[in-house]
Amino acid sequence: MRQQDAGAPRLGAPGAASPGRRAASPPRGLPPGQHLQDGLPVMHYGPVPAFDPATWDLRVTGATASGREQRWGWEDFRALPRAEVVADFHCVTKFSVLAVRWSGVPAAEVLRVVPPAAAVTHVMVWADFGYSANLPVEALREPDTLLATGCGGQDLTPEHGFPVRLVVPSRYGWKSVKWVRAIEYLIGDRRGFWELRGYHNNADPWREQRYSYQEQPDEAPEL
Ligand SMILES: Nc1nc2c(c(=O)[nH]1)N[C@H]1C(S)=C(S)[C@@H](COP(=O)(O)O)O[C@H]1N2
Ligand SMILES: [Mo]
Repeated sequence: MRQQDAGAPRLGAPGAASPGRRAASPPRGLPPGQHLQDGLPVMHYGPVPAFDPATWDLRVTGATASGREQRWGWEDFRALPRAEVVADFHCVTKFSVLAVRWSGVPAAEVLRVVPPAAAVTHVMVWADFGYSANLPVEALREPDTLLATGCGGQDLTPEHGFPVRLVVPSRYGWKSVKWVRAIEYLIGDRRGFWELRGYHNNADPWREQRYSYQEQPDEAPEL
């Protein structure tokens, strides 16, 4: 069934060894109800944003421990520690692409550089044009969760999220937000774009958490 030992994520950056990292390799292969596909299709809602390195920024907002907002410009962001991850990608529309090779900044690095306040439980990841996805803060500590700038050994293409996209292999693909511009620290859970529109708040492909009607009362804010 699950192949626990195939293709564990490769991590090279010092920031990757955060205290919250998972001990075991994440599940591998094909989750229930999925079929295999070769290569990532382009899947998103709305237009592809233009990128201007002079004005682009990535902000960390909300309940930071310091009470201050963090802002990285493009050059600042590129100077952060980097890692490579090989991970399977599962879209809720039922295609899966195995062993996608991503490079970028471990999401745990964000928590290291900008510690959240003690009360922080979740994050909202924001993209251009208001797309968003919510995650428990622990999902950013998973060793294969990456703020990716590259895929397959090259820079991301604009359609796949250039300059920076989140990759969260432990969740269905809609939480892998492309064109990330902000990470908001939350002191409670709040639904993102698709989580407000019928998709499951938790989105674990191994538990086939596709739709909001499957949610248990304690696992999501009320719709
Ligand atoms: N900003 C943004 N990110 C997004 C989406 C979107 O509509 N807007 N769609 C998501 C969905 S549903 C999937 S399956 C993946 C697809 O990533 P890809 O186009 O690189 O294959 O992007 C995710 N990230
Ligand atoms: Mo998707």
